[in-house]
Amino acid sequence: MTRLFDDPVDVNGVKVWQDALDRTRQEALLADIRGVARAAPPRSYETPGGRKMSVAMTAAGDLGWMSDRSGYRYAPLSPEGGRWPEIPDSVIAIWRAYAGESKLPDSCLVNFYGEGAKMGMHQDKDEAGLNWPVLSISLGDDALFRVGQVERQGSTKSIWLKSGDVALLSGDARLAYHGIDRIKFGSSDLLPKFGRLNLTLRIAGQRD
Ligand code: MD6
Ligand code: FE
Repeated sequence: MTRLFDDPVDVNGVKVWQDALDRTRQEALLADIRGVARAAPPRSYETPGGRKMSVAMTAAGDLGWMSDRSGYRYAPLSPEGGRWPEIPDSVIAIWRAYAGESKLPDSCLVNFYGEGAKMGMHQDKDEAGLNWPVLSISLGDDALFRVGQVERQGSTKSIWLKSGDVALLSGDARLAYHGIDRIKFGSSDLLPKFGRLNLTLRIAGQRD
């Protein structure tokens, strides 16, 4: 990691290391995530309420996150019925450098945002333990990331996440509401057809 110890920006308690990963490292991550997507093709899940999400998702690791009419959950098998692919070493290396947690993640969610995709305000609380940190890696187009409080009604702050930024939900901010209001489609040339990838690394299957 080239700029490991630059101070992060604080967004309502969420730490954001801007420009943490150089282009070479971004390209290496992208190549590895393409391998994950070949093994477990991204899909747009339905919410329990029956709406189709605009973000296409896949996963790596022992557990992947999925959603359908019966609810949100982590599952050891993909919708195709097989195990999720392994989390690439290139991705684990980012956790080791930024998560501040020696236990390694058992889940890497991969979110793909095409033109117009967004993600509503939510808490990450489907994991078995809610004190482990959640680390996010942004690749591709810029995204407007909104971070609120642990209560849904709380005040929010926003930051543009750019390709190569790393964000950490930990401590008091672990259960902060957050979402992606919009992306600036075509703002990065990392992905050949534009769009944004967000990887989130979690310890999903262990109580804390
Ligand atoms: C995104 N991120 O950046 C959406 N969750 O596309 C998340 O939902 C998220 O950035 C947990 C921790 C960090 C995150
Ligand atoms: Fe989240």
